[in-house]
Amino acid sequence: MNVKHIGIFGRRNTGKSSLVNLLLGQEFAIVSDTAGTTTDPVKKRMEIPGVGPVQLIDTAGTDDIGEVGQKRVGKTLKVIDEVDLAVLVITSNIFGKEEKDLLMKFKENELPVVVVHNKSDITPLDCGVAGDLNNMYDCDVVEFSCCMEDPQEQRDAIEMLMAFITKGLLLQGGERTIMEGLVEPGDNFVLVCPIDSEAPQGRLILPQVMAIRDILDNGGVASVLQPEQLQGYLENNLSGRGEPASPKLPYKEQSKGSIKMVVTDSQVFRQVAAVVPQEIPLTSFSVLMARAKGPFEEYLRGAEKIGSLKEGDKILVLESCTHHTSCEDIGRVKIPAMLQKRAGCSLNFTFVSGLDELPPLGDFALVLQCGGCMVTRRQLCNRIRKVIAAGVPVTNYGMCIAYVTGIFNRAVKGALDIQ
Ligand SMILES: Nc1nc2c(ncn2[C@@H]2O[C@H](COP(=O)(O)OP(=O)(O)OP(=O)(O)O)[C@@H](O)[C@H]2O)c(=O)[nH]1
Ligand SMILES: [Mg+2]
Repeated sequence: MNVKHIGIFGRRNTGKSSLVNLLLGQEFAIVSDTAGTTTDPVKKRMEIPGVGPVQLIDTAGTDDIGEVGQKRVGKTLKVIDEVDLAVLVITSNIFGKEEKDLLMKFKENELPVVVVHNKSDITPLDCGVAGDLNNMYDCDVVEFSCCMEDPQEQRDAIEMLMAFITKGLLLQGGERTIMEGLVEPGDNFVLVCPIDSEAPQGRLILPQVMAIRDILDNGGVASVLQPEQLQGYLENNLSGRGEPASPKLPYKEQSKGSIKMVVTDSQVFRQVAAVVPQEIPLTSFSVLMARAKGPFEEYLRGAEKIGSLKEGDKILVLESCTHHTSCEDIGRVKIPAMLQKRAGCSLNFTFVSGLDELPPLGDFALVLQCGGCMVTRRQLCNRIRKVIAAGVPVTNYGMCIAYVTGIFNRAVKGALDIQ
């Protein structure tokens, strides 16, 4: 998912919701002078020219008090793990513990930060405060007011703020694409896409579409075919004369400019591996997705743990979305069955859906993360960082399936070979 998330944080009553409404250009969030008006995080999509669609998240003030107030603060703090950029709203040059704590948390997540000094119509921004923030926390500070009298002045101010937000979002780099760094102009990638009963009606699945687009974007050529067409294709393209490829010739010589890599659906990996010469890098869409989406090196290490699982080991399965029944089936049924069969014993599975709180990680032998198609790379990595910090091996569905079905070594080697 490529939608960037922007969180609006700060104390109560600083004008966070007013700011959200101005950025959206509509009265979306509730605004009032009663502190604590916003209770749960409120999300709304908008388009930023040059960035694309973004998700704005208005939050409850972090200085809320009382039992319920603390619950609200808890929810706000969770939003920090979801966002790609933080806007911190302050007023009256107040920069105390509240703000410092927030900035520390932003820093832990390596978030770009824009500080908005709001209500500057009442109290203008103090240069000293702006300078300190700038130097100590390396963030942009914008003097702002949501209540400017001159509409043109207000529009200009919003535009300037948008420019800072855009800069922050673009500087940090985007999501990695599925073929990130693999395609050079003219390269031919063979994509094996079985059209069987499991294929959706009338279309390709997302990783296949993403790969084709990415190859084309980078000037490469995508040859898309079905497993049974592969042998004929290789014979024609490796020798150039319709003859079978000679196993004696090094791959580079016999296939100069012909095939850079074969990428296949995992289900037919074995069948495909049997006809693709060892010299040609071969991998699967799910391994490429794992490489694009998560901490690939950790996933590689984590997958090795599958080989030593024993009776009663606890496995935590993280499903990052709550509504994909096909993912649910893979994570809740297929993978547990595969792992228990591979280990030859019964294992203990715990499931967490969405971006819910993680249980204490200490007693888990392994964590399995889903493909993460509905969350950003940052959201996924923020979550997995906690697992890594707890010293628990982690891998993802695609890598796990590759390991259990015995295709791991070649599929991983294929992905690493041409980096
Ligand atoms: N004078 C002035 N008033 C503002 C400005 N921005 C917001 N306000 C007012 O400040 C009050 C609080 O605004 P909200 O946008 O609800 O503040 P909030 O940070 O979302 O507050 P909570 O949801 O309670 O955390 C409202 O009465 C706004 O009209 C500003 O720039 N100048
Ligand atoms: Mg509010």
